[in-house]
Amino acid sequence: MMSGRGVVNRLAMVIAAALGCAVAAAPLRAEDGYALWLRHAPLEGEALADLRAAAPVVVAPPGEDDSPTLKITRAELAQGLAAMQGETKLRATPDSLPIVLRCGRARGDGQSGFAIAPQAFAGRRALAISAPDHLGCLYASFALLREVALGRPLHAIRLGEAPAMPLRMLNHWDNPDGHVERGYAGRSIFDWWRLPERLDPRMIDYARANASIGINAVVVNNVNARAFMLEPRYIAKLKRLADAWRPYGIRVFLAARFSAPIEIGGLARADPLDPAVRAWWQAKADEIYAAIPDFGGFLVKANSEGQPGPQDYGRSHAEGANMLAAALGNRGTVIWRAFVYKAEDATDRTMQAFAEFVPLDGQFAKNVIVQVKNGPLDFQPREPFHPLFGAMPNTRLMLEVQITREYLGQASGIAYLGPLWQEVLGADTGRGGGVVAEVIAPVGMAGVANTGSDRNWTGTDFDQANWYAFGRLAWQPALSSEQIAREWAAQTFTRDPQALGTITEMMRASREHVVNYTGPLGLAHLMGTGHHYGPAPWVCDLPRPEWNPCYYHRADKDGIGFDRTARGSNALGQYAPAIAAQWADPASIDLRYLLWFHRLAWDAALPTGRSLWAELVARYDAGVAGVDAMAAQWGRLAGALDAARHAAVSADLAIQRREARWWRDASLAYWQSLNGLPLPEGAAPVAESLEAYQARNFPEAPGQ
Ligand code: GCV
Repeated sequence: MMSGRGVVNRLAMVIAAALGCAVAAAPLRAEDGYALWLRHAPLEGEALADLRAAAPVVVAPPGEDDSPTLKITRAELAQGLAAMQGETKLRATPDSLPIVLRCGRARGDGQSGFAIAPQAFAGRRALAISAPDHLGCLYASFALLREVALGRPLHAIRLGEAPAMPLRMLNHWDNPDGHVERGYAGRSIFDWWRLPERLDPRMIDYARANASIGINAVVVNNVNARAFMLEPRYIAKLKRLADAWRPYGIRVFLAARFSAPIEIGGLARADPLDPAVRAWWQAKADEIYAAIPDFGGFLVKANSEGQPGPQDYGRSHAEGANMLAAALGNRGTVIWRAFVYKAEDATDRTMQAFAEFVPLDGQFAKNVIVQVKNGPLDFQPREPFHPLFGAMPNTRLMLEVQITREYLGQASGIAYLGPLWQEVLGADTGRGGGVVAEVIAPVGMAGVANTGSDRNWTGTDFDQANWYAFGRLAWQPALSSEQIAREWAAQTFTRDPQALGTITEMMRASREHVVNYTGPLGLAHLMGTGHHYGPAPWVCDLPRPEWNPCYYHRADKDGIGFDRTARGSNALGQYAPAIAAQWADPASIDLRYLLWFHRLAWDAALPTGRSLWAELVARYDAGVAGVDAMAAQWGRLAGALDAARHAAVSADLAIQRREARWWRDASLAYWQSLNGLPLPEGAAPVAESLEAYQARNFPEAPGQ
């Protein structure tokens, strides 16, 4: 039996060994937003005293095999814990608290999660991180750092976590030339031109940020894909990224253009049942796997918005997807998007995906996932959940949300999307499969990325929160969006309780303000043509009917709204009977969906006690007032936050205040031109004429 002194000596040796391989922490970065939520700002007061007294050291017991993931885990813990003590390196003391890594086999997918709990080590008090694999330990180290950053004393930390769904994925709409479709944060972060030789260090920071919130899969290119990204030169570039990201648990996927066999393969057709086409994809998959053995697979947008697909040859989505799935075999997955609609189809656009996909239920191969947007239209500030959730019980369905804010102000101001996603994740499908989060739990969730080359990654500081919230919700949809906002703000801005309360409250309410000033009461798709920036409800003359705002609001002198009841398009009929029944009656429907499903007279009486017109105006006004309130709340935080980011957000909010008024005034001016009604008493007059709003033109708006 080892003596007490022997135990201490052995511990000292283990600690020394651990410190020997701990990487010295980089000096704290300037507050330019680059460090995201991984700032690890020094603690203060009691929390700092606690951490210093604990003097943690990181210990990987001898015999653990030393994978790149484990090296990163140790370095992250050492750097983060040191930084939060205001140090550059951990310092061992005789009383140091060992943080012991007990990680199972090196390679693993991290899906089993981890535990953090006090445990004896070498006869003394220690904190153990246990996971079945090294990736689980990496996830645990980020969770531990988060807890410490939130001010929890090390000795009080007990966590047991596992991801709620296997695939937690970012979809980049980045083009190989550096332009990002619907991107508002500069150019693409991927420097394809200089890959594979030059790996931008930012690629490691990106992987690290993703791993810290559990994201484990990345589609690196736009779903409106270029075929040449499947050529050997791009496979070499992708391999470099895959190798760099592997230790962080991130698998790479490619968006594949369905007609690639024609464009880069020299074939005449891309018919999925043509043996030559099948052989081409098989050879392509083999070529990719030879370079990237853990390649995730293909994401495909087919027969949608002009993209090629199996229907070009009279084949179904299932036939197209299954052909690619056969090429990947059990090595990878085909993610097939359900975002389909056609100009030639006179059916209500919001019904077309359901009509095309439900009959295919059960026909998709095992390694095919159908990816479904949160709502049946297209990432609007508010939509009811997509009726496909729960309606394809024999198909693996995955949720797609948009982190980039194409329809929620783009890079203006604050629109925290946690509440939007939580709304869909918590929506009961009424079909026995539970809420949407339960339907997708066996598969996963994808978010259209909002990253770009801007120093702060996301264009505006608060858009970092959307990236963060996406990862956290995909890991654990049961987390409240408010809790996520608070923990993000504490790590990103400040731990000051009062400031934190203000920021969390601003974030909580922000998305609803955007709904109110852009599309209250269930209105949607009223934005400007092409760039989707700003209001243009008057646009009625685009050749594709379903691209016109008029198609959606159907307003005229008598009323406004899209009748999707049985008397109208009957989109309601695509929902489970219990849900359809709740929404069928304008008197009882949740007002948030009123004009999505119902067309009503301007003077219809609402349960709020107001007429429809008065209620609309009140909600536009609430949106404007909400943004004003956010700006005032933020203004009061001057001095409590670093000056540079405070000023940047103040400017973002000034833009949002201007835009909120613009949306409100332009929309009301247009509705008034149809209904001839005066604004209710007390409402501010619209600032300019309808013609002036209609004449505004900004073809250079970003993100097209
Ligand atoms: C990538 C919307 C966007 C398009 C996007 C499309 C999609 O229509 O405006 O830019 O294309 O959704 O999700 O495929």
